[in-house]
Amino acid sequence: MNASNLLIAPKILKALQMNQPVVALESTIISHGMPYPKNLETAIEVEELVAASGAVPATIAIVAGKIIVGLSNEELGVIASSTGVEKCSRRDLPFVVSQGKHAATTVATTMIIAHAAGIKVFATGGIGGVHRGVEVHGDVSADLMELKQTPVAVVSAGIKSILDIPRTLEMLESYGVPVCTYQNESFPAFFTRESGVASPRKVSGMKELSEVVKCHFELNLQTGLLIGNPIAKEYELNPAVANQTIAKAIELAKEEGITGKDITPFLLSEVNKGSGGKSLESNVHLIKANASLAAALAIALTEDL
Ligand code: PSU
Ligand code: MN
Repeated sequence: MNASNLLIAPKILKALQMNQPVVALESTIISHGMPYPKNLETAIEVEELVAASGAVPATIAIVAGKIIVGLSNEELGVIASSTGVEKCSRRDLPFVVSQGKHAATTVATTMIIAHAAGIKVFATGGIGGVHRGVEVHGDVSADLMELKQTPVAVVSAGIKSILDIPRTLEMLESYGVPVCTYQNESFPAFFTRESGVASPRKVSGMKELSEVVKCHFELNLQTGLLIGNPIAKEYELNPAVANQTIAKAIELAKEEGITGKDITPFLLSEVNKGSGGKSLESNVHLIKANASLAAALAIALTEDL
């Protein structure tokens, strides 16, 4: 994919040409991660937050088959509220584009598009990973393969314990993906700061992080980078409650025979229901925190140049 395949909104094109900081944002969290209208409100607030931090937000999605970098509020509304918006990972791209569909981009697809547009920093909620029970079903998110081959820095709150965190980190190590946690020792587990699994690296603050990311691009290492940003203490879910809710959701998915690309959205929505809406509040908070950190990183990278 290259820039000629994309519709880049004029203000983003201008920012990129002038080497101003730009932050890519994904859209599956909008279509499949949160209910309407909270998803639309959050998507707009996240963009406003990035802009207020001094960077340019670029939410990415596919609208009527067009790959758009920098959705308008109207287009955000289409992705947030239309029925039948597809979840689009790398393998889905030629179908949704040639068939003129509305589709939301996963972490993998957002990375591909951000890279083609020339955007280096991307904020998401949580990434996909190795699913628990992989030895039986083999379910590993294409997000990991993308981190292996697409040079974009991804800021996330880690991975939910619907996934196998140790195996996910092992795979990222095999792929040579630099992974660190921002100002904490543990790799974060999305709803909780501590996963019980040590992060490969800790970075002490923005100066260290931006130096590492800048060096990664200078060394032309080709992989992405994964930055774990632990959720703020006041928004954490109780780990026991979170794990119980997740375990129940996994059981229900098995009973209902839900697999493949439907499993992540199913588990996310079950966890939302199971926590009585508390997880949605955490989700909203952490995507904002990740967007702020990504904005600060994008700014630091342009200042470094
Ligand atoms: N994990 C979350 N929230 C999300 C997702 C994952 O906590 O919204 C979404 C992201 O878009 C991610 C995708 O890229 O699900 C991964 O799906 P799969 O496991 O099918 O690759
Ligand atoms: Mn999968």
